[in-house]
Parts: sequence; C-alpha cells; structure tokens
Amino acid sequence: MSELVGPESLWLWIGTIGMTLGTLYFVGRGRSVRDPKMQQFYIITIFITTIAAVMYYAMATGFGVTEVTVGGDALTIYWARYADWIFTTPLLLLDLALLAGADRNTIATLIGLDVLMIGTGTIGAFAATTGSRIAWWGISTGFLLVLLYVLVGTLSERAQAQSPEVRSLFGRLRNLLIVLWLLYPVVWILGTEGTLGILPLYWETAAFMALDLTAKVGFGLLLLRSHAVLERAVTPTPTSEETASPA
Ligand code: RET
Repeated sequence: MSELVGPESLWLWIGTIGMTLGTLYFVGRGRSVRDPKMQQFYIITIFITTIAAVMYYAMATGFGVTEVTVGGDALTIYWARYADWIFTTPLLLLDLALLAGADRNTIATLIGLDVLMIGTGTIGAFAATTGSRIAWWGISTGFLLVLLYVLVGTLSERAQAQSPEVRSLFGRLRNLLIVLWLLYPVVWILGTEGTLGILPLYWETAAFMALDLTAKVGFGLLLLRSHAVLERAVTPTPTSEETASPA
C-alpha cells in the first residue's frame, strides 16, 4: 500500500515528529505532578498527542491510506485521520469541559455530537458520488455547529462559576478551538475529499498537519502551561454551608 503515499509524506513525517515531541514534553512535565485531579489533564492530553503520533506514523508509512473510486476517478483517502479524530476530538472536549467544571450531561452531549460529527464525516470520505460526499459533509458540519453552540452556551455558562484565572484560560482555549475546528470542514471540502479539485492533496495534507499540531500540541501547551491556574480549576469551591460554618 505504501506506493499510495506521494510527496505529501513530507508533511506526514513532520506531523509524526511534532506529535512525538509534544508527547515527550507533556510526559516530562507531567512526571512530577502529584495531584490526581491535575494529573487527569496530563493523562488526557498525553493520550491525545500519542494517538496522533501513532496515526501520523501510520499515514507516513502508507498503512493509513486507501483509494476510493468516485465517478471513475481514484481518490487517495487517508482513513487514519478519522481513526485519530474519533478518539482525540472527544478527549480535547473533555479537557475543556473539565476545566469549565462541566456536569456529566454536558460532557456526554458534547462527546455525542462530536462522535456524530466525525462519524458522518467518515462516511462522507468513503461515499462513492460527489453529491453524497457533499451531503455527508453538510450533515457533519451541522453537528459541528450544534457542538459549538453548546460550547459557547452551556459550557461557557458553567465556566462562569470558576475563578477569573480559570475563566480566562477557558475563554482562550475555547476561542482557539472554535477557530481551528471551523477550518477542518473548509480544508476538507476544498481538498481532495470534496472532489472539487481546488486544493491538491499535497497542500491539503500540509493544512491538516498544521491544524492538527495547533489543535493538539498548541492547545495542550496552553492548557498545561500554568499549574497554578489548573490547580484552581480542580479545587472545588466551598459550598455556602461550608463557608457559613463557624471557623
Ligand atoms: C470533517 C468532515 C467534514 C465536515 C466536518 C469535519 C470536521 C472535523 C473536525 C476535526 C477536528 C479535528 C481535530 C484534530 C486534532 O488534532 C470530519 C473534516 C465538520 C472538526 C481538532
């Protein structure tokens, strides 16, 4: 299968190295963390970059790629992207939701929408006609928009209960996520998957790599940068009863 990988493998190798370096950095930094609640942010983030490193390696070496015939033409489809995203995007949302102090229902809603988004996007990548590919793209983008709506609505409301430092970190990460995630469907539809032939595979692969590195390693660096802020996110605020009790 490796004959399927063309010059775009340059970007896939850069992705593999970037995700590996990110993982090693987070592991190194997380080793001294003792607080179990703070460790959860490290564990989640380390899994995100590790899964991506493995999937980028699979793509660079020609395992994570196949061909789909659309209207008589063979399209190169990197299926390992979807295998990566189906696990890593829920984990990214979990990082953000835990920072916001979200309840279980909000977390489940976000992850459910996310799995639907990647699932329907995957169907689109394998669909055999241009029309059905674009229809699945539309369905997947619909789930993305609902997901972002929950993010700016319910999740941001939850984050208001956190300390100002946590709130501001949450706001920065949330905005970064919104901008980056909205670019994925754009690259997809302009790229080879959309069959419109606007963005060639070489540049599409470069664009996804840059997005993936920023959305995973960049997001992780920003999240894990300040332990003092994370500590505040995880320390439960005392209830009114506790505060009212005599010292
Ligand atoms: C697809 C298919 C077309 C429609 C939409 C998509 C959205 C993908 C997203 C992916 C995010 C990936 C991340 C990876 C981290 O490295 C599947 C391209 C809406 C939002 C954040």
